[in-house]
This record gives sequence, C-alpha cells and structure tokens, in this order.
Amino acid sequence: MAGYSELENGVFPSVCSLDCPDQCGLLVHKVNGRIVKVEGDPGHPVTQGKICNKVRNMPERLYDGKRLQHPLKRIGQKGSGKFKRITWDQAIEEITGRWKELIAYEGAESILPYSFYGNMGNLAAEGMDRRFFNRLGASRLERSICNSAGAVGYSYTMGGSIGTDPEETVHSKLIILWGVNAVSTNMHQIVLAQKARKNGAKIVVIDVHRNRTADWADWFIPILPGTDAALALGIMHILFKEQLTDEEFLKKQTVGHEELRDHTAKYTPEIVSKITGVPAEDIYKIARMYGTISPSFIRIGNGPQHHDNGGMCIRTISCLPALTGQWTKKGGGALKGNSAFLAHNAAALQRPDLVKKQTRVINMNSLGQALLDEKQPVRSLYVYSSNPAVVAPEGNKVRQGLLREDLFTVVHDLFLTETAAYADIVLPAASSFESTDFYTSYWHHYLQIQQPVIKPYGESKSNVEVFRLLAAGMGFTEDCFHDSEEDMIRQALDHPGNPHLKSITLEGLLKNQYLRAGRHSFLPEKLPTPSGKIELYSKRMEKDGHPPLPTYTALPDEKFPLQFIPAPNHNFLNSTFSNNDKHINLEKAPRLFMNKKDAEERGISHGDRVKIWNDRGSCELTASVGNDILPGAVLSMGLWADLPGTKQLVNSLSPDRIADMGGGAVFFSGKVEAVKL
Ligand SMILES: Nc1nc2c(c(=O)[nH]1)N[C@H]1C(S)=C(S)[C@@H](COP(=O)(O)OP(=O)(O)OC[C@H]3O[C@@H](n4cnc5c(=O)[nH]c(N)nc54)[C@H](O)[C@@H]3O)O[C@H]1N2
Ligand SMILES: Nc1nc2c(c(=O)[nH]1)N[C@H]1C(S)=C(S)[C@@H](COP(=O)(O)OP(=O)(O)OC[C@H]3O[C@@H](n4cnc5c(=O)[nH]c(N)nc54)[C@H](O)[C@@H]3O)O[C@H]1N2
Ligand code: SF4
Ligand SMILES: [Mo]
Repeated sequence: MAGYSELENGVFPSVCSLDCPDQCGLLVHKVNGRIVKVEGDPGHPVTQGKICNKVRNMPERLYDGKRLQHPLKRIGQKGSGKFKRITWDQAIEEITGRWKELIAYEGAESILPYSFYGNMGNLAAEGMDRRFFNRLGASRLERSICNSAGAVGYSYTMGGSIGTDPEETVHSKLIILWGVNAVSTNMHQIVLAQKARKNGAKIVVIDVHRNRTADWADWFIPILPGTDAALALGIMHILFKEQLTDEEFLKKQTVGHEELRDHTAKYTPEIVSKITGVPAEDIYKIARMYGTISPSFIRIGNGPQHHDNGGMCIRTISCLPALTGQWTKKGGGALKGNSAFLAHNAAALQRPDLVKKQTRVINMNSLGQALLDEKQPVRSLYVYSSNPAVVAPEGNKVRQGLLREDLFTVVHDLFLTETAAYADIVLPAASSFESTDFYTSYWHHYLQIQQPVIKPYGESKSNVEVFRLLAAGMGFTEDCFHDSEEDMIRQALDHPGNPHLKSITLEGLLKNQYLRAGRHSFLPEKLPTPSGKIELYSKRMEKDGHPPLPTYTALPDEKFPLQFIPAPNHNFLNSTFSNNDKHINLEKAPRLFMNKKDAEERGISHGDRVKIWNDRGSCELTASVGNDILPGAVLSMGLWADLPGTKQLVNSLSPDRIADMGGGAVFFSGKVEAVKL
C-alpha cells in the first residue's frame, strides 16, 4: 500500500498516534512532499475538528533538526551520547550477532524488550515486535506502567474495560471528573461535558490539585492523595443511610449489596473527613447530589490509581453508579477505559504460540531492579516507543543499570532520547505519518486507519519494518515475519471473539477512515464478571487475596513529610515534546505546587528555587506557593528532559513498589522533604 506518500501535495486524513484517550481524527496538509500543517478532521464523529496545541505543533517535531536520520553506534563512554553513523545492514548485523552469541551462552532470556505506547498503532505497539520476541524466547515484559492497577480494579466490579459511551455523556446532568485532568489529558471529554453543562449539568472535580480542570469545573473538591476509596465509601454510607439507592437495580443487577450496606456503616462522614481532608458537610453535599441527580457520570482518571492502593481505589469508585442504578440511564455510569469494545484478535497479531518455553516476566516498573540484578542478569535491552530513563520510577536505579558496561542496549526512537544516550546502537524511527497502521481508542468507540502521508524521514524505519529485518537477521523462517501491514490488519480485525468488530474490515477503514465498533447498550444482558452481574461483593477478589468488598487502606508511610505527586503536564505527552523548544517555551519551567502552610514552615516563597529529596534521589524546581493543594502534599507537572546542568528528573524520587493490583506503578505514593535552595 503506497498510501499518500507518492503524492507531493494535498490534504490527507490521518489519526493522532499519541498515547491519549481522544485519538483524534486529523487532516495533514502536505506541500512539496513535506507536512506543513496538522489540524483536526471536522468529519470525525467524536473529535470533530478540534485538536490540542501539542499536535498542532507537530510539524515542528517532525522536522526538528534533532530528529534521528541514520542508525548510530556508540563510540564514547556509556551514556556519553557519542555515536558514529553506521548503515542499517551493519546495525542489524551488530544486534543479531550479539543476540546469537547471548542465546548460545546465556539463553534468550538474557534479552529484555522494553516498550510502551509512544505510538498507539496496534501494529507498531503490539504486532511484529511481539511475534519477534515470542519467537526469540526473550524475557517477557509486563507492560503495567500506565493504567493496569485501575483496569484490574475496575474489572473486579464490571468484568472488563467497558464503560459509558463518552458520546452519551452530553445527556448527563452531573459529571464527576475524578482524578482526571481532562482539560489537558482528555480534551474532548471537556467538550462533551461543556455541552451537558449548557443543558444544566453540574461539573465536579475531585483531585489533589487545583489544576486546569478544577479551575474550569463548577465545584472543586480537594482531597489528600491516596484516600479516594475512603471518600467513595463515605458517599456510599450516606446513600444507603438516606435511602438514595436504587433498590430494584441493586437486587436485579448486582451481587452483594446487603454486605456492602453493612460494610459501609463504619465509613461515617466524620471518619472519612479525617482520612480524606474533605469537610464532612462536603461529603454530605456530594453524596446527596449523587443520590438525587440523574443521569450522573463519573470519568475516572489515572491519577488515583498510581498509588499503592490504586487498584482497590478504582474498584471502589466503580461501585458507585450501581448504587443509584445509573447504568440504565443514557449518559449515566462511569468510564475508566473502553478498550474492550475495540478489542482485536491479539493472538493472531502477536502470535503467542511462537513461545516455545515460558520465560520469566519482568515488570516494567521494576526496570532499575532488573538491570541491577546480578543473579539472573539482563544482558541486552531493546527499547522502542518508550523513554524509560525519564518515565520509569526509581530513575536513578534505572540510569545506574543503563550505565552497565556489559549491558548491550539498543534504542529505536525518533530522537536521541535520554534513554538513547545510554545505547550501544540507536535506530531511527519513522513517525506514524510515515507508516501504515490501525488505531483503536481506549475512550471512544471508533477504529481508524493511518496510511503513509510522507516518505520516511532520512533512513528511518517503522517498528514493523525493523522487526522484519531483525527476524531475517536471526534466520527466522516462519511466514508471519513476511506479512505485510495489510495482512496484519486483516488478521487483527478477524476476531469472532468481539461481536462489536463484526462489520469492520480493512477495506471499510480505507474507504471511511473511521468506523464505529458496533453500538452497545448498557447494561449488556450478562457482564463479563463471574456472576454476570456487577460485583459489589467479589469472590474472585477473595480468591486473589483481596478483601471482597470495597475497602480503604492507607498508603505505606515513608519517613519524609510531604506526599509527592509528579503528574503529567499540558504541553508534553509524558516525555514526548519535552525536547521540543516550542513546547518547552509554553511550559516555561518545572514547578512545584505547595500549600502556603508547608511553604511558610520551610521559609519558601512563591518563585523560590527549591530542592526536594528522599532516599531515592533529589530534584530542583521552582516553587508555586498557594492554596492549589492541601497541606501535606506537593505536586510537580511534566516529565521534563533531564538536560545537562539541570536536576529535574522527577522520577528519581518516585518509588518502584508495585501497586495492589495489575502490577501497577505507584508514581504518586512517594514522600519527600523540601528546602529552599
Ligand atoms: N497533555 C497531556 N495529555 C496526556 C498525557 C500527558 O502527559 N500530557 N498523558 C497521557 C497518558 S499516557 C495518560 S495515562 C493520561 C493520564 O491522564 P489523567 O487520567 O488525567 O491522569 P494524570 O494526569 O496522571 O492524573 C490526573 C490527576 O490525578 C491527580 N491525582 C494524583 N493523585 C491523586 C489521588 O490520590 N486522588 C485524586 N483524586 N487525584 C489524584 C493529579 O493531581 C492529576 O490532576 O493522559 C494522556 N494524555
Ligand atoms: N512521574 C511520572 N511518571 C510517569 C507518569 C506520571 O504520570 N508521572 N505516567 C506514566 C504513564 S501513565 C505512562 S503511559 C508512561 C509513558 O511513558 P512512555 O511510553 O515512555 O512515553 P513517552 O515519554 O511519551 O515516550 C515515548 C517515546 O516513543 C517514541 N516513539 C513515538 N513513536 C514511535 C514509533 O513509532 N516507534 C518508536 N520506536 N518510537 C516511537 C517517542 O519519540 C518517545 O521518545 O509514563 C509513566 N511515567
Ligand atoms: S494528543 Fe490527544 S488531544 Fe492531542 S491531537 Fe492527539 S489525540 Fe487529540
Ligand atoms: Mo499512560
């Protein structure tokens, strides 16, 4: 499929490839073979022509002088970032030669792939790469850095990543944005909520930080980090006590409402107020609003689940809509993620059958530990579509691991990222506009297609192409390594397991650009839980070693005084764009939000340079003092590039403990002390 790349000029439909729920439809303008403008596609049913500023500035990134054009080989010290240009043949031979040696002497398990969703294309993120590493017999990576604790927690209640259709939320009369900074991270949910607001809906934000979303809302409820489960239980307590529950729905559609009613008796507003920092009268107010306004919709964000108790937190919040029977109302319910509606044939795409022996699994949140483990060492690391030197917790451990002389590291990226600076071989990646792929949103219900708009930049190659070359270099003869992108898309879309995909084909996507996965009605006859109902009491949780009822557990205490939340920011996407001047200028500088009280106690004024530290590391930021956060917590925004001369690696402070569920990350559960510099 030549795509549009053969044409010199025109406006071509595309899709945003970034790890963002909105997955916008785009129109890409091309003049003389170069992308000159990226705008929203007004025809896209959900995103309707609006896109964020980050991606409007995408041409700057595509043609940034720093973009990689050729494969590179390290010539300087590890981590010095000194490289020389080599050819693709040399690069593939170096990599496969080294891997053949490792396999002969230490076994393929000494090789570890590390990737995430820098490009959400299903072929780029979980296609030929998975086939390759399955066949190789490499160690397996548990990709749990993002939403896995919350996804597992939500599934205990609802059975899978299924929630309210966001398009229906225009009908909601109460919208609770719970730990989601949607103005920055899910802008079209805001557009929909604004429409609902015009029809009289109230918008409530529950967050640890008065962020852009809290500023925009009708009511902001500030809460102490990691205490949301207690707030949800306090709301349930009042709903039961004041008979604001939908008894008929509870009887018909749920399991365990009697047990839950008894269980929530102890979560009185007074007790919950002490735990959460939310005044008791506000707990009454939000519970009564939730109990009387319908339809009500809760958009559950990623923030509350990046904690040690994150899985249980989301499990608990996700019980709320059942109490008031919201799942039967158009625009009612909750949404954590909707990926199950668009599930494709992952087995056909990834070929787990190529695994000959079940190899060890390494949790990506423990990358630093894995690289420093001497008993079962990782000898080679292959990083693609991710920047672990910046985004992984315990950043100093990760960097110490990457510095190991005996670790053979390959990084495939568009830029010489902080991680790539530690590599032995660097490979240039083609952008999503230079590749063929299909995209499935984890928020709305549309599949989209990307055909190449421009030719690959310099000698860059897509993930699929590189893994084809690596497979050939390793001498793999299976047919699946010769599959074209079109073959792979057809295989993935052929998925009898998901009735919503029934009518969706490659041809349909090529013709229409976006297609909706079959309409669904909530509640389905039978939910994918063991009982087929909403499980307020879950035997499955009991079996898995969790309390069967929603429960609040305090975060583990670290000896430092301030809870530290290193959150994402508006103009970067994780660490993507943190190396692009335009985006950096918009963000100005990394800031530390702190309460006046905590600042005064430490002699810190607004605008001061401060250092925060703990046993894991330290970081320097500019203080933003005020009432944007409760006393006892501090918050930074953005995964900033850790440039020479700066000390702004926020993840040097975040713990690499594993959350209660799903192997999740606990970025927001660390503690620090702060001092004026
Ligand atoms: N502009 C922009 N957009 C993005 C991203 C980005 O980096 N920048 N990242 C993308 C990715 S990968 C993801 S996963 C999503 C994430 O986007 P969101 O779902 O919005 O999640 P976060 O931004 O991580 O955190 C949301 C909020 O949770 C708050 N928070 C932290 N701890 C707690 C807590 O214990 N309780 C409560 N109630 N709130 C808490 C933080 O203050 C923050 O405002 O956004 C995607 N979109
Ligand atoms: N402190 C803190 N840390 C966090 C978070 C937080 O909220 N706070 N959020 C966490 C979350 S939710 C997530 S999802 C992770 C995200 O972490 P990452 O997945 O590492 O995300 P990015 O930093 O955006 O890095 C993606 C990289 O992929 C590259 N890339 C893009 N397209 C392609 C391609 O087609 N091929 C190849 N080979 N490379 C490509 C980009 O250039 C970029 O360098 O970060 C986590 N880390
Ligand atoms: S980053 Fe998100 S909001 Fe921005 S264009 Fe991409 S999908 Fe849309
Ligand atoms: Mo994420």
